[in-house]
Amino acid sequence: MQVLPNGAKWIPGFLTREAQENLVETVREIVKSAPLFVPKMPKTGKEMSVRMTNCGSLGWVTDKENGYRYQTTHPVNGAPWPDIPNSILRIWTEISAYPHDPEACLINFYNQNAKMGLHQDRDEDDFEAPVVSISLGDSCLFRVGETTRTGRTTSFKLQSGDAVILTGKSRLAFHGVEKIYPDTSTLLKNGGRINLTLRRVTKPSNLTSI
Ligand code: MD3
Ligand code: FE
Repeated sequence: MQVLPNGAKWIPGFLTREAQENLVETVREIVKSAPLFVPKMPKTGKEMSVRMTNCGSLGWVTDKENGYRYQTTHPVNGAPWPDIPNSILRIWTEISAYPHDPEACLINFYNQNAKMGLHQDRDEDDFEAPVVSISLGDSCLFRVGETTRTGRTTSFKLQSGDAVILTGKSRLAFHGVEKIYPDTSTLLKNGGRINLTLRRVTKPSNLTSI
């Protein structure tokens, strides 16, 4: 485990190859009932290059009219998101050290040309809970900054099977995916990168934690 600036924790090789293969199969099952959709930027409606879907009680979506938000249903087919599979919940329990289940598992798919600009994750009500990220497939160059857009940034390469846990100050650090390194993994038949981002969205009620 390596500690990055602002306290983010990086676990290179967290998942074995076999666990990665099983997780890809699990993601394929989720995508069958919740197909990837094309996220659009708020106000401009410009398409993002990443394709997305979710599982969990709340899924992260974005479109021109209503912007970034969490909702209980798929933006295209209107169906409730599939549950977060137990194998994914176990990853959260093992590495988050947080006593409540995640509500959202955002699944991002990057083709070889996709990227994600520098941003903060601030659409959640609960910033106390960590964010857990799992990378599968091609490697990427990931950039992490500070809690202001103009802060210094550090870039590092995330590989298939790596986990990152964002706690403390890193929870609100600016971050983005600068580029995908094509053909750096044999995990996905047609290449590209999958990232799973597990998040708590709502503040847990005290009544459920006693
Ligand atoms: C912050 N996804 O969906 S996961 C997102 O690879 C998003 O698809 C990225 O940012 C992706 O909002 C990254 C979250 C993550 C990972 C490592 C970080 C955020 C980080 C390290 C420091 C600060
Ligand atoms: Fe993010």
